[in-house]
Amino acid sequence: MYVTEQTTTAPGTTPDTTSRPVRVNAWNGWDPLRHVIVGRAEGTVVQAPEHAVRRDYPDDGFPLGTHGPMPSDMVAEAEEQLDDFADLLRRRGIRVDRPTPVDFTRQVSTPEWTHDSMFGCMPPRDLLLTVGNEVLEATMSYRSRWHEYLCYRPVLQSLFEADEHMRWEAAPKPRLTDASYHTGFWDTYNDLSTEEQLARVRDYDLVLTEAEPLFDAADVARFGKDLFVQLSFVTNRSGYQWLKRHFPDHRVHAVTSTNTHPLHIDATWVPLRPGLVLHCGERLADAELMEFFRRNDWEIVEAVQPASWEHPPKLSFCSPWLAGNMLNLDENTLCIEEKEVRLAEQLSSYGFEIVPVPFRAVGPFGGGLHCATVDIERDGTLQDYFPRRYGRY
Ligand code: ABU
Repeated sequence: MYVTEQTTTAPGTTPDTTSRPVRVNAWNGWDPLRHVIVGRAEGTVVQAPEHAVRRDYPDDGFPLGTHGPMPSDMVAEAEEQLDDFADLLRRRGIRVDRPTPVDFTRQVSTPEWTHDSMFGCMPPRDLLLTVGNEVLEATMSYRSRWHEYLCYRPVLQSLFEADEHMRWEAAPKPRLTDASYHTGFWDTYNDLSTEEQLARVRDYDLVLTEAEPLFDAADVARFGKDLFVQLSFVTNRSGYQWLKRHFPDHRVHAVTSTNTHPLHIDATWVPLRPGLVLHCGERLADAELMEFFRRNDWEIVEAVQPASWEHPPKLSFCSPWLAGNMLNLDENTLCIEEKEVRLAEQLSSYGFEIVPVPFRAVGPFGGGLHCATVDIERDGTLQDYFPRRYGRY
């Protein structure tokens, strides 16, 4: 069933979402959402090339080796969609915080390296992971994103002051010297055949070395007691090991998929509600993982082909499967990009109410509705959704 935007108060008024005490609490991606961070597009930069990532958009004004601010018309359109989405959430009684952009065009450095630009603060999901009453700052693996945590410190500081039970954690800041990368990786990887790329993904032989723990928060999918960590271009085995030791009361699993360009789990393996997970069929999870879900009575829904298949947005580094990058407002209500009508119809048939959200303009700034948000509070407690073990899971 489609729903138009609902308000919890009389039309034209905004509910007072600030009267409830602030509480950091989120164990999964589907419990009722009460408080969220929504990213910002302002100031985003096409990054200068680095070992971890290269931007090469010759048709869009940024051939390899160039960098600089995203076009101002694109920024304005994305900011409008982000602001509108934040307002939609507020009208539903959800508290919304926003990051504070810094000057992303500036050169940045540590004592061990200098880099010619930062990136932005649209996808907060990449950086922050909420597990229970803890918000964890990820290591990140791009030099252009090493300082991005600064944009979130005002919000994190205010959460820390408002909720005496909040745990504020930061994973070890990585050194990101050349030793952290297979430095010539991007010289050859895209020229490999699909089979060769998939073999590299399967063997986890990608751009990152194991010199130190590295992970993006968006490579972690939370299903209560079970956390699934995708090994990817931005998350290495050591990062997975760090997360496993950091969350000793959870079962933390490393997963791979048949994705030639793995970058974040949230358009590949998407929790929808207890017992239902959306799977991007083009990126098959390993058979053991699928069987683990099935043995625990989970249904695996294969996502339909995205609407954005033929026309990737200008300057976007995300795949069309961003369609599945949705935000649950609760276990019956899903925010989906408004043009992803077929996906909305597919998920409606599973009983979800669909809230269509115009968000296409935000994609080039780092993702969809899930990437653009971090849940700070959802009702609910830690639950075990996988009582039966199978294989290595
Ligand atoms: N940050 C989400 C990107 C997902 C994808 O391109 O598949």
